[in-house]
Amino acid sequence: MKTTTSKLHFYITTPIYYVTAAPHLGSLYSTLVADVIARWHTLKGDAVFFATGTDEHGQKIAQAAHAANKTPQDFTDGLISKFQDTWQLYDIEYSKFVRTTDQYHMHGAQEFVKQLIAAGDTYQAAYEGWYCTPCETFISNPKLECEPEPLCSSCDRKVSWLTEQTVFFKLSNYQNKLLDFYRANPHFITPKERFNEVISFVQDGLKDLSLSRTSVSWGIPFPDDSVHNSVIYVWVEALCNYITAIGFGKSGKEQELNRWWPADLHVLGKDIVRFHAVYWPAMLMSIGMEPPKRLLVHGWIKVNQQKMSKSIGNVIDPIQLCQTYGADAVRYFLCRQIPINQDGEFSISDLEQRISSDLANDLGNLLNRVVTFAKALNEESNIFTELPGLELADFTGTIESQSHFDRQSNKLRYLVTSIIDEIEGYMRDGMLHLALACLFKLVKATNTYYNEFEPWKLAKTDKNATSKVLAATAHALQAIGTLLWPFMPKKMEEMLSQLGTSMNVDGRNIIMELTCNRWTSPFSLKPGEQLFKKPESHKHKKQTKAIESHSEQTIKLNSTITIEDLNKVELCVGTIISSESIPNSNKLLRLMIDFGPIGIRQILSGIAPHYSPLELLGRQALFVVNLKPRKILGLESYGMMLLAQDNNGKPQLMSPILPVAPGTHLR
Ligand code: ME8
Repeated sequence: MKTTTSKLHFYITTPIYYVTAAPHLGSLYSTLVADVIARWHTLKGDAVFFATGTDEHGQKIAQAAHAANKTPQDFTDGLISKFQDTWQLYDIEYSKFVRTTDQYHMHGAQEFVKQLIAAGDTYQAAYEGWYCTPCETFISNPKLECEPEPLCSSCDRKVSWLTEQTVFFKLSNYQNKLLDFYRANPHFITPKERFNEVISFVQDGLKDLSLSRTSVSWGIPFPDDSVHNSVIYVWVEALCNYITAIGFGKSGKEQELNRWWPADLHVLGKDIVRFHAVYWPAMLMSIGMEPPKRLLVHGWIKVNQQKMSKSIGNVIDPIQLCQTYGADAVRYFLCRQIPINQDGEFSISDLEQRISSDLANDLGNLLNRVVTFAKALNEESNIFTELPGLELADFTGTIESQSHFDRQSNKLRYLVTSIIDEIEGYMRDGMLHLALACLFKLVKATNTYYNEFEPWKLAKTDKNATSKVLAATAHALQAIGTLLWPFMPKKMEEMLSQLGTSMNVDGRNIIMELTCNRWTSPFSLKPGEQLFKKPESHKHKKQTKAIESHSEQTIKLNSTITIEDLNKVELCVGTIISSESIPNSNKLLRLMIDFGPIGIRQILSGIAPHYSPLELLGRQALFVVNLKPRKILGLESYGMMLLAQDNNGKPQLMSPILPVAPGTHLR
């Protein structure tokens, strides 16, 4: 997508979190993703509104409050600051924090329900069915085989049978309207797999949605229902937060509502897609409002292969993490390491590795080398020290402005421009991990450029050329610092300040300015502290231990390998293009595997008892390709297919969910 000069409005939201405990790394992740995208739009000069908040009603909160011997209101009041403090610690800059116990929200949610009733889309009937309190949702297909205590099909916890008089929303009337809407908006949900799941759920037919609860008292009173004293179903009023945050239901706020709605992006985890992609758009259609423009659905942060969650007890405390590693390093790590469209594993060793290699080595060290070298050059020529009254501590190195650059420096400049374009695409799709991978390609290229020119040697013979190398490197670093600002705001402000520039987000389209940058300005450097320090694992051993206590239960340290060990194993995806039995062997199949640029290889695999040769044709699988060739039954095998045994003892191929190019290496 090309940058544009017109000022756009961008409204982004996070889920509002249940206030049953302090936020954990999972809650931080959604909020962080939204903050990074919001900041990216701020960089583009868009007017941004970013809403987050807390979901404070319902049975789940009432039960947690009861267990803590508090009223629900006291209980949630006591926890709110934990959310707000954590967001502040991580420089999350939201525009509005909605508490669903706030008066304006309660009033707006009631108004919303009144409009559903006025639209003729509701009716009264008895509800009978299963309810899952941890998910706060009605379950149509519990795991009945677990009777006498059926379990929730989503979270595997106990469900209870519910019989109550309720008001239904005629969701079933919206099947075709929703399908039309999905067709007309093919980018409504990212990633595509989640969108396909939603479409097939709706195609299977929709049941009407219960809007009210009589068996729960902690909630927003259902409008005009003095007979049953019911409350609004917690999910219905929670979804309303996206519009009450911008004035829905409040007179005099119509302009604000129209300015921001429909929301440009709802960020959410994959557990709550149906609420956002089906119920929410249908209810909005009912009251004549547009559905949100887009949903960005992310996966789980896992610890030891399990979803991090309060009920499993494997949560990681974001505050403790920040104290040990700093907010920006954690921000970077979460965005870089967790592929947004998939689940991702969290581990302290990966975090330390990223800080050490990407941030301290590749980025921080380059900045440090440039500013200290420029300073040393200036000192040598004594430009500033001749000025009376100037202390050495005030000394700033300068990099002079350049009117033109040689071919190699211009190559770096064009790389910056083309990478900005690439990053724009990834950011538009919410693919933060890919945007960062791309940015760090630029960091690496800048390092290579600087190292190849060896300015410290060049300075002895050609001061002019040295100035050009320093200027080009500083310009590339300025672009990097600006583009990385949404991810690491404080550290990048520090970096830009060391380069003698600053980050002024004042409504200009800074991304476009970067693209057009002619690289002519000079730099007045202000060397400062090292930007990132390598984690001193020993110093932090105690904290690391506490944070990773769960990992230690399952990972035996003496069985771990280093990244260097891992790098020795070359893993590649290949496509099986021929498969045949081997005479005199019941076990082996002879496979020909297409590895793209690596070529076609013969690999023998002992899967004949489980697969007919034909059923393997065309399938992709994972292979070790640098294993020493072996001769079996007179035939050479040039690699090994990786397999995992399922519960029935059948070896399963490790195939990518979507096809990838043959020969793709695993990273
Ligand atoms: O569902 N990894 O609130 P909630 C990644 N109140 N993200 C995670 C995560 C993990 N391990 N654990 C939680 C609710 N999240 C409702 C939402 S919105 C109108 C109402 C994130 O406190 C993820 O975004 O259970 C998930 O959807 C959200 O927290 C759920 O938070």
